[in-house]
Amino acid sequence: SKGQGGLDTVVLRHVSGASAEIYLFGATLCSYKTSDGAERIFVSPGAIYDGKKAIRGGVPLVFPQFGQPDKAMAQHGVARTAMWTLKSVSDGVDASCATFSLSDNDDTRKVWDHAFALEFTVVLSAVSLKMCLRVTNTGSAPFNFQALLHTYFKIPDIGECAVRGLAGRSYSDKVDNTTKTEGAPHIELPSFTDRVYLGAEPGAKDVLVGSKAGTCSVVAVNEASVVGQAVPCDVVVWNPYEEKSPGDLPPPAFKEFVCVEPGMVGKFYELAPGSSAELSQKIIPS
Ligand code: TA6
Repeated sequence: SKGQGGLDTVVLRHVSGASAEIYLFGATLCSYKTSDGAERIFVSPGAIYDGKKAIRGGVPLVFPQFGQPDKAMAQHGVARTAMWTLKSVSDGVDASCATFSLSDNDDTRKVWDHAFALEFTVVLSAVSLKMCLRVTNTGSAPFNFQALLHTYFKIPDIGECAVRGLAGRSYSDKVDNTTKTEGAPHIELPSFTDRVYLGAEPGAKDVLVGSKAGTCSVVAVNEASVVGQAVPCDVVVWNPYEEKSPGDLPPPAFKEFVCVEPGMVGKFYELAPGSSAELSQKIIPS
């Protein structure tokens, strides 16, 4: 299909009525509607669809670095602004599935001189959407990378939002540049929030997005593995509020999302030639 700005998209539909839409630009998933027609993913009304700038919202794919540790490459790396290829689509009774691929090219090698293959798979069922990013080292030397799924969850009001399931984790608070330990069973985001919660132990971990009142709108099951071995999955929680809203996020749009982002971002991960790593988030709306 053709999405905004005339950019190509793939639309997945499930017999239940659930649907998803992924732009080939950045393999950015920009819509996930449950069978009741409710949109679960946020995209900014100010998003730019020029095929150059990362789409503001959806699930931008972050690789090979998170943030911008140095000036070698753009913030959050190269994947979210590259043109991906649709590798396969399949329709089953249980799920509809699409796989997108991106390999190193002249543009990526200019900023990151390594050979890699990325595969982004979206599995849409009647009751869930699972996204998986697989990183493979296709070169002859090891490389070090970070990866993250930068999911913007659509919510009624950030002021009423509560995120559960992070208790016990150490986190770097990028608002006051301190490291803390999360002691609360749920966190609220009353103001600009930017935290990198480190995974404590390997295995799938649920993070619940809901309201202070106690309702849960979605369970996000986050997990990571390297050469098939589970590793702790970090989780970034972000909302800029007005003070840090970028230009393509005109206030009051910040009120309508919370980012809960599974990542391998607490450190750089080494991948040997021929080896793969996987990062996934399964979204289960309630
Ligand atoms: O989600 C965490 C974060 O690293 C924030 O610090 C903020 O920079 C956000 O990503 C958005 O980054 P972007 O490059 O998409 O504007």
